[in-house]
Parts: sequence; C-alpha cells; structure tokens
Amino acid sequence: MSGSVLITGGAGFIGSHLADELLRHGYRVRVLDSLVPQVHGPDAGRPSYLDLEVELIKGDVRDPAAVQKALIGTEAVFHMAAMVGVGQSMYEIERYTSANNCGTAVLLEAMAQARGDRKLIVASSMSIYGEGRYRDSSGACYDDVSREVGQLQRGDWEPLRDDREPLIPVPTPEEKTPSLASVYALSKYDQERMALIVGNCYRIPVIALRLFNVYGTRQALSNPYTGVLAIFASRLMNGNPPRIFEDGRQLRDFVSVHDVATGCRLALEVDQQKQQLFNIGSGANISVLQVLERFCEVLNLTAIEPEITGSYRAGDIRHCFADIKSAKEILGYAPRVPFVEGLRELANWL
Ligand code: UD2
Repeated sequence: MSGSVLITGGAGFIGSHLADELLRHGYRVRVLDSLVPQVHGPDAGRPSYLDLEVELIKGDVRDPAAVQKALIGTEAVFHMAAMVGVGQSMYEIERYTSANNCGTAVLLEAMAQARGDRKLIVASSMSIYGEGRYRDSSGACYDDVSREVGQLQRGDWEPLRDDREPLIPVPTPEEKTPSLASVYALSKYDQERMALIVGNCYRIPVIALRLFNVYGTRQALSNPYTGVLAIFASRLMNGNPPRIFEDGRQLRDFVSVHDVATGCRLALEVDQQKQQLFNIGSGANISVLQVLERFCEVLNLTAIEPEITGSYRAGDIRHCFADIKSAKEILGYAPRVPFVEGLRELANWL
C-alpha cells in the first residue's frame, strides 16, 4: 500500500513524527487535529510540526462531520488523537473520557458507515499493564503485583513475595492481564477493545500498539504529568534540580519517537490479521536515575544534585518494560535509535 493515510491527532508529538515517516515512505498524509492545547498552553499539536506536504484539517475527532470529511479518499487510519497525561486524567475525568472514549466511538462509527477496507491502527499505552511482569527464583510468573496489596511499600520499593523473597522484574508481554490504575489507562484499554469489537463486526482490520515511554523532540515540555525526560529538561532549563520519586531505581523502557513512528508504519504494512496487539518499546530497560545521569552527560551538566523525594507519586508503578518479541517477529520491528543518540537529538532541540 502506498496510498493516502489519515492520522487523527497528527500534529502532536508522536503523530507529527509518524507523518514524517509516512511521507518518507511515499504515502500521502492527511491530519485531523483540533490544535487545542491539552494542558498548560502552547504544547498542543502545532501546524509547524508538519511538513508542507501534509494536508491539515483542523477539527475535533468527536465531530462526526469533520471525521467523515477527513476519511474521504483515505486507505488507512492512525488514531492518535487523545488526552495523554496520566495524572490529570484522575481529576479531568470527563474531559479524558470524552476525548479518548467518545473520540474513538465517533471515529469507529464514521469508519463503519464509510465502509471500504481501511485498516485502523490505534495508539494504545503500556499504562494498561499497571505493574509489569515479575518472576521469583523458581521462575514462577507474577502478573498481579500492586502497591494496593502491600507488596510495595514506602522505603521497601522492590516487590516481595509473601515470604519476602524479592521478585525480579522481567519484560512484559502482550498477554499480561491488564491492571488499570488511572482513567487514562482505562480510556486506552477502552479504545483498544472498542476498536477490536467494532472492527471485528465491520471487517475493519485493527492493530493496537501499546507504546512504552516514548521520548523525543516535540514532546510537550510544560505538561507536569507526561514524560519524565521532558520534565527533567524543563526543570534543568529553568535552573531547578530534577526531582526523583522513590529511590530512582524504578525501571522503564524509553523508546525513541522515531522507532515508534517506524513501528506504526510497519503495523500499517504488515499483512496479517491474527495478532492485533503489539508492544512498541526499545526492548531495553533503564532506571530513572540512569536516565537523569545520561541526560546530564549529554547536556554537559555536571554536579547536578537531584532532589530524591523518597516517596512515590500517586498511581505510579515500580517497574515495567516491554517484551517486543511479537513486534520483532511479526512486524519486522527493530529499534534503531540508541538512547544516548536520542537524548542528543532531544538536547539539540531544546
Ligand atoms: C506513564 C504511563 C505511560 C505513558 C507515560 C507518558 C503508566 C503506568 N504509564 O508512564 O503509559 O503515558 O506516562 O510518558 O501510567 N519521575 C520522577 N521525577 C519526575 C517525573 C517522573 O522521578 O519529575 C519518575 C516517575 O515516578 C516514574 C518514571 O519517572 O517512575 C517515569 O515517569 P513518566 O511520567 O515519564 O512515565 P510513566 O512510566 O509513569
């Protein structure tokens, strides 16, 4: 396929990089974006993030007329339009549910009515897993670790078995049972399920990509809830010490937005309908403290003393990083951007 592709929310952080990737591969790209700031001012989708070849339609994904118009002549859809802060989803409950759930409902209804055999790729999130997968020394698997049941406590950060044997974090595969801990996670899970159910009924091929900790240029710097690297960057630029929750040894999977854009394109191009859920991460893990160290090295900042809070942020998980075996085997996905290179690019953009 090398036709015309619609990206909802395509003027934002991930969507605009995806638009670049698709143009580079010969697609025609149309973007539907409300351009409405999400949180604190100007860090919404921006027309300036888009190549001049992209056709931009300003409109809300909850507006059926705008969506119907945007679908005309397209052969595939990436659904990226969403509210993305985990923290504020817990007090802007109506706004998140409206944008993420109703937005997906309107898009699906329009796709069902428009018929055709457009493929739909939904941007989902690792947030639906809650804590990642753990094993004990015998190899037994634990998919239900949570702070709520006391396995993780203040000052005792690592999850323990009932007999206090430490549990070992391992890569989280797609089959891990979801554990939804925020309205954001719930809305991402709903997006996946709704797309799969409606897609199945109307023969719309659907793939949902569970994105891990995506970082890179164009990420909102003023959103206090999204992206620890963006938060570190804005604190460092303003002369404030970065703040580290817990002990900083919590592990995450930081994946470059360029690798994510490639993963999205591969999901569009793959010719299979069996597996519909894929993790998109870097396949590696790194602690938050190491992230800060690497970032300071790249920025040539020495003697930065972070403020280590020793407490955990409400709703935070301890460890989660991606098992990307399925994406590798089925999509042909292979992350290419080394973390330090991605950090350098981010630093040059700041
Ligand atoms: C959340 C979502 C994820 C994605 C991501 C956006 C969950 C489980 N996951 O991941 O789906 O939406 O947000 O990037 O909800 N931290 C600090 N200092 C700070 C900020 C964060 O130490 O100033 C820590 C934080 O406690 C966490 C880690 O850094 O352990 C990563 O935080 P994040 O907000 O970048 O992303 P995360 O993993 O909560």
